[in-house]
Amino acid sequence: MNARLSTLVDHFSERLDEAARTGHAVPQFTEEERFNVEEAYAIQAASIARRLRRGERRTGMKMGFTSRAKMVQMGVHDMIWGRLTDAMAEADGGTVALDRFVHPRVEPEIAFLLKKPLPANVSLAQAADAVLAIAPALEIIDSRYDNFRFSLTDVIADNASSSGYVIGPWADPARDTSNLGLVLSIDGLPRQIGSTAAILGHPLRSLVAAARLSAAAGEPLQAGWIVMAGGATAAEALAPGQHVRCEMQGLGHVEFHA
Ligand code: OOG
Ligand code: MG
Repeated sequence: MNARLSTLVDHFSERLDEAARTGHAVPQFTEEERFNVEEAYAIQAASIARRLRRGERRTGMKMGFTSRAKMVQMGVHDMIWGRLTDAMAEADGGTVALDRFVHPRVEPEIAFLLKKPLPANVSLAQAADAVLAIAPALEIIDSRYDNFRFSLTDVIADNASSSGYVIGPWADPARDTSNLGLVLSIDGLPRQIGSTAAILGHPLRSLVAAARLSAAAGEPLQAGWIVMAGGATAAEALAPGQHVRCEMQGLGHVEFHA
């Protein structure tokens, strides 16, 4: 790493880590300094390394902007990814304290639990073969930037807005996940209705992409890891006291109280 990059990485990873720990937003970095996608992932890696040094454990990977609904909502049109840790896991049916977040949102996803590692280049069939179980899931995203606004490189540096994830009941992965209907409800009212087909036409494509991107970063997907395929619909703002639930066709539901 050259001197400029190493200063940039130290500076921004520290600020993002601090913002995430204290729940205080920071201005978008790219208004202050330009950096490219590769540099943004170096900032992300360094900010997660700080969490791991504090004792958090890596649990997997999340994909972002794998559906048009998410790209349109945020105005970002490239696939991104982030690193998940055990501190982000929230219990299905539990209560999620919102005070650690800045401006949390929730979105419906599908999660894959891996039984084997995956190298960079796999077919859909090989990706499917590495899956131990699938589950309906909710991702709680929270941007560390003011007003939840960012450029592509800002959001990559900010670990793709990863903040929390809730996994529903694990199910046999043998079923076809290409087009499962889903409903995201808040306080019993449907707020987003969609299908897993919105995720790259088939959520397994997101797993294939995750394998490629993770391996390219030198951290290939591991047995025991969770991969979140990305929001199937736009995200909804979360407020204290709300009850959030996602029902997914044939897979049951996942829920939490805020
Ligand atoms: C970025 C994260 C995108 C998804 O599922 O598409 C994401 C954001 O929307 O803040 O998690
Ligand atoms: Mg997401």
